[in-house]
Amino acid sequence: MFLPLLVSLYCCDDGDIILNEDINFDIADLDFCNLNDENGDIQSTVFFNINSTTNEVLSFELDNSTFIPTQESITASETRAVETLNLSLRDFDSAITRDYFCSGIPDSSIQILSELTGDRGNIRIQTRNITTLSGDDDGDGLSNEEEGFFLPENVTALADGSIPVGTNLSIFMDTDSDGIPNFRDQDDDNDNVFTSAEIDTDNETGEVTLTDTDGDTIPDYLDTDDDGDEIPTINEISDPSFFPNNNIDRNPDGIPNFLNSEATTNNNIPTQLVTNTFNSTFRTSVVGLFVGLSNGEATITRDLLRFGEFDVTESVLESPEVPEIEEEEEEEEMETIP
Ligand SMILES: [Ca+2]
Ligand SMILES: [Ca+2]
Ligand SMILES: [Ca+2]
Ligand SMILES: [Ca+2]
Repeated sequence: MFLPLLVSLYCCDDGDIILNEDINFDIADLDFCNLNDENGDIQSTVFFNINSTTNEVLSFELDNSTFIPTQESITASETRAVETLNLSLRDFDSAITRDYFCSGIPDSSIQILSELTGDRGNIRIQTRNITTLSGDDDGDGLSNEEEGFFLPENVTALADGSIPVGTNLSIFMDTDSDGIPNFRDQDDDNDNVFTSAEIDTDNETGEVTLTDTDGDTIPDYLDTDDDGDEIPTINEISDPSFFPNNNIDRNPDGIPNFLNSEATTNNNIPTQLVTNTFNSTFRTSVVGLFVGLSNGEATITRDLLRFGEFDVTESVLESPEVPEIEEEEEEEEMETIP
């Protein structure tokens, strides 16, 4: 039997027949599965790219491994020798789905028509955070760039506009000093009103206006006293309603107290700060370097073989602590009760 996709071949000095075969995989079709044995113990991670037009599959396996797609690679280039990875290029007689690799037991009715296995080269697997200037990690309507995310000095953006592996994402502007940089903080001034509710976003155009209720040049989303009445917004917000439209403390004209400088009587003590959620997206890219695939008689070689890439978004949830000073105030207040 010979390979059906053979285009041409020629011999080289060491006697191998070198196949000049096309290897066509869509980079967006790379996928992976973590496999456990019947005891639930870690068995392996298999990466695969299925060409559903030709029923060809490129796959390899990491033994004793659980791949975490939201964990950035430690270095820019982690490579593994092909010989340790069960690398194969297979041609099947029928359509292959991800179940073939992920169910643990391959469908025995599916036949392999031809197979080449990796016998040289390296595979590089890289996972990196793909935060971009134009993204909106905290989903508040302001782009990461508008919230103080920038490319650090000496860092050059990659082709897709994202940052290289290892870029420290905690060094950026953090107006309320709660350890969460503004571009990932849903409440940038920790006043318990989400930034998305403190800016005015046009529903049709998406255009954002930075509201400044008290005209002190600090926009409401960064202002801890939005109406300038010297009572912090966090103490004018009804607890447990954190949103302006839910705020029960308001005057008869409907203006919530925290936006009304004439309403100064409320002094709500918050028992919690709004929970913060942001999205962090990671891209895993896999390439083969100087890879050889052989069936014992013939070999395909590629200096660069793109297996593909995929993105996984992790939703990160944080619960900031109520600042200590507020707790002390609460204790003092409790002590005054006879
Ligand atoms: Ca944002
Ligand atoms: Ca913050
Ligand atoms: Ca706020
Ligand atoms: Ca106020």
